Amino acid sequence: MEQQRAILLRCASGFPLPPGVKMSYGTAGFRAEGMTLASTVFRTGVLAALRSLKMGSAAVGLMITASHNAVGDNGVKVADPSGSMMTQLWEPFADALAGAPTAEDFVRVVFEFVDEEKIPFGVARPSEILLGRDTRPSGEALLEAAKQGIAAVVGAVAIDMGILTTPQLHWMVRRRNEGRGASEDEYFRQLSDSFRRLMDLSPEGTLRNAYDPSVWVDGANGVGGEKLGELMKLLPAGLAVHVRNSGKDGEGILNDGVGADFVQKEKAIPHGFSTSDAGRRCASLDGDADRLVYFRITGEEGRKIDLTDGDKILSLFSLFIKEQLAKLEEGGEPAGRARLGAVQTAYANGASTEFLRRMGMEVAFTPTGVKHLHEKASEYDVGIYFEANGHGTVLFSDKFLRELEPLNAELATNHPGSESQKAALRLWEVSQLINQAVGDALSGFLLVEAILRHKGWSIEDWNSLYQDLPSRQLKVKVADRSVVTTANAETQVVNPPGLQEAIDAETAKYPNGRCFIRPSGTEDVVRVYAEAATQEAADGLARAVALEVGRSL
Ligand code: NG1
Ligand code: ZN
Repeated sequence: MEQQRAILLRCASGFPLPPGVKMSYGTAGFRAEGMTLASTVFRTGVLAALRSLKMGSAAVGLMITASHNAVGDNGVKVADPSGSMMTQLWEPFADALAGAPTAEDFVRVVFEFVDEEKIPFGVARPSEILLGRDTRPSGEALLEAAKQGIAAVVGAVAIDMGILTTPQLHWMVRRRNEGRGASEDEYFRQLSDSFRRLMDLSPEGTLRNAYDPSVWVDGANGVGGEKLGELMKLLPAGLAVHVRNSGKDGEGILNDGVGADFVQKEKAIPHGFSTSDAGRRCASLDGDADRLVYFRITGEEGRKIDLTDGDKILSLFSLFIKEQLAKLEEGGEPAGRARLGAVQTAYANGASTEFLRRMGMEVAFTPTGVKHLHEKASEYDVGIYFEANGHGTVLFSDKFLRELEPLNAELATNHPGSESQKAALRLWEVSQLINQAVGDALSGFLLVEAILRHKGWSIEDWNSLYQDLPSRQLKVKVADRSVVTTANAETQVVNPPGLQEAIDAETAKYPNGRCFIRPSGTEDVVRVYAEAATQEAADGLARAVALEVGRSL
């Protein structure tokens, strides 16, 4: 123990906390300007090693990325052994570690927590921390800081998995703990094999055949475009993917006028696309490829794109899965009675929630941040969650997958099988394709393509499932966003007092108005979201509330 204390103190002294830095483990771990993060990343390396020791030396992950943020920012987050985000119970500890002013304070915080959590610390028990980073220039130096943090914990071993998308790293952590192959090759093979089998299960001679096998993808000049390029080599000929903004050869700046966040929030054409792409089915990834949105350039004057966002992806997945479950039920299979649920946040377009409910889906709401949605979705047999910004996935319970397995075995020996057997096989392949650890733009993209092809749909067919209510999002820069606190899945402001009443008064002026504000967990801003009957009204409501926020902070 004394030796461990000495190593930790020596190593931590090499990573002093820059003055004035205040870190908080927000919706997506720690995020800040890349150059200020070395101390935080070193300390998160220690945190990840402790997490592994606490979890019986299971592998955990540490990812260095700032997702859709500007290229100068960076960030770090920890993945639990299941591949999902680190338990929220440890977040206050993460904050205390990151905030300790000196190396001595840091070591004291570590030992207090180790005592409290009864972590087998200072024992040479090998535990693995898988490391990944995106393509940001500050990533390499920060990776080194993470390695040193891990090396400061006796028994902890860092395994550098290289430049990865965030979901790839989460997938690898999960697989490693399942005792299965966790390499990047295996990731690509699993996605491409299940996609191919899903395509083979498309009904022959569909009623409608408006599916165009060509799709254009904006890679946000980040890691996703490059990985999609590698994945494409394994994809069947039935899908033609054209990658733009792949970030190679200094083609453009990460997330600058490109990527899923830009397309979704600005509803604008990303760089690298133009009106000559009008009508094409286009998709956009974010900087670390855990978000996916689709869009279509309309070519109409003034109306730049038709956005097909995370809510529409959720609706498409829900529709397909519900149809397959219905086939199982018709075939008398108990799996057909699975509890199916959709999970959204307050940012979900009101029209999507109405559509899902009309379809007979159970819809639940959680605060922003995928950790909340993921946790809620895991309560269902089949839980589908998406944020409007395109982060989401489909979770299958072990119980449900066990019910499907015998049907698959039967089908394998009894080809071609009944409708319900085919439905079982489709659902099985979806569970293999779609990332079970975290939202994954690459696996989500392949599932969208497989479903559109199955249904013979164009992007317009998909988009016309329902009509979005006009909405507007704004950011208000504030001195201290932590002054704002909210309740009821972030739909009501608690602090500062009086602000909710002001928002209510503004909202009441607009037919079908809905508006809420919350502090961002990843940027120094308060976000304003407004929905109303017309675009002008949504814009007006958002602007009026943004002024109220500015006034009261
Ligand atoms: P913040 O900055 O807390 O709003 C944003 C997204 C979240 C989530 C995180 C993590 C919006 C409005 N918010 O969080 O949904 O994706 O980033 O990347 O899109
Ligand atoms: Zn992201």
